[in-house]
Amino acid sequence: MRFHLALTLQALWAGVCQAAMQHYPAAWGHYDVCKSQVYSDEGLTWDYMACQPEAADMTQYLKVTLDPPNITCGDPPETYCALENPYMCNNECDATTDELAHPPELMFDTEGRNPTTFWQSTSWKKYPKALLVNITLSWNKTIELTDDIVLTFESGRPEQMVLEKSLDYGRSWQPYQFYATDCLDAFTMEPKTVQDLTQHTLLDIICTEDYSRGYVWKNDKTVRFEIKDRFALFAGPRLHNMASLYGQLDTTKNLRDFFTITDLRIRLLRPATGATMVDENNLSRYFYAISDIKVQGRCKCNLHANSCVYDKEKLSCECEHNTTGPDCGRCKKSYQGRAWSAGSYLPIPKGTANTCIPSNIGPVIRQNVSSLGVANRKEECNCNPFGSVSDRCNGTGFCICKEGTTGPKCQQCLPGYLWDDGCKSRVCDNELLRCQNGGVCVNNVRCSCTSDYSGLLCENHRCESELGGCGGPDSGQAPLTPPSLPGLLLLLLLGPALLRDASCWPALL
Ligand SMILES: [Ca+2]
Repeated sequence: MRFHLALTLQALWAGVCQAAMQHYPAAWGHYDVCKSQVYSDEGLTWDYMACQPEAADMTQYLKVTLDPPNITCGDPPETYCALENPYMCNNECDATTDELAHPPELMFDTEGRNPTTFWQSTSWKKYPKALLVNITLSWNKTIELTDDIVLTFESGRPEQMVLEKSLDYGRSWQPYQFYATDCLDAFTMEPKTVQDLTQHTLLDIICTEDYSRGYVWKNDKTVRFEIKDRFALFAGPRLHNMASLYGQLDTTKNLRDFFTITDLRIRLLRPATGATMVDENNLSRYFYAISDIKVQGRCKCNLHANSCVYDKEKLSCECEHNTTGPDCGRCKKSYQGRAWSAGSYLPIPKGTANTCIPSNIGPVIRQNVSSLGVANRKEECNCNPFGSVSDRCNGTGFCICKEGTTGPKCQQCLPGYLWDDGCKSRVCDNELLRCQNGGVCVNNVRCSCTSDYSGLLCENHRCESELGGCGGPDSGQAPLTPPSLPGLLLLLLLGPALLRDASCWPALL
């Protein structure tokens, strides 16, 4: 029953989407690309989604830079001892021998079963001068992080480090998170964990001691930046209204910017020592070694592309909606009929693709004014009373047409609209886009519902007061069942196909 309901809702929305997508002539370009065909009770229909590329392993596309450049071990060759046992010194590093070299690319290779491959720094020979290493990961493209950043250390985890981000290709940097065995001592910050954050402080920069404890490093070698937990905080534990969440994603620039980067920088400030005192007689115990770095994300395309290509060592969005630029951040030259704006997380029809429209047609669309009206400039306009805002043109010479209407007198309908005392959006017919629950399609523009149902397609059961709400697409009310956290994360993180209207919850969870 639940499955059937899901399919029906999907089909219903696909139907409404089809009706609503025909505002612009197809010749203007592909504005409705972010859809896929799905089979449902109604046959083959379209399923609309937010227009963004799939999340992917972004470490395939980065350039890594180390500072200082000669900080990688092996030149000259060196032998290292184990942190926990100064007499176990069988870790050799020699840059001239493949088997003994530890270059930076070994942080991003695919790990086989054994042995682990890793990058390694020189040892802390210059103690007490700090052993500082910056590892910079550059994409030369804005990307949006969708999952936790995870660093896996082969040696002990550093006692002090900072993870930083850049949004301007490395010109300026902001901290993402501080890590230390003692946050107060290292950074004069109170130690916190991501669990200490609230919905109001989820973008706060914290120092955590969770990933730096020296003596237990063998049990856990990872250092994380918790992105999923912050997303969950944003959504809130008692989220009832998915439409409101999408609305926030569309409007909460701070949140989107927080997870948007062009570069990441790992600043290693103090290696693991496992003790309060550093053993000055055996400094070859102290070094950094990283076996793996995970960065999951997607190209930022401003919701105007559903794919991103890697060509000539560069990522770029395959822009749709007549947009262009590496991030689809502007309108194409001849499509500047109105100002560029980002697309929407809400798929058609609730959201908008914000398609760039042709330069020569923009003013007409903006004002919905008939071009032929110019020639009647000084005469009575005789605008169609149903299709125009007023039957007079008030000295402007133009008839001002209502939505969906065109022609010199506003007497014609745009594609997707049908005449019914003015142009009404085509919402139903007796074949594909049926009215639901016994409703009857009237003139293809409205459903006449039975007394128990309401809504555009009679999809809403009139609510029993004790139930407190129905949560249909037009009700503006919350679904009765709050979404589960795993479902929410799926929606937010895993891919554009999962981002769609609140009405589709049953299909997802
Ligand atoms: Ca590796």
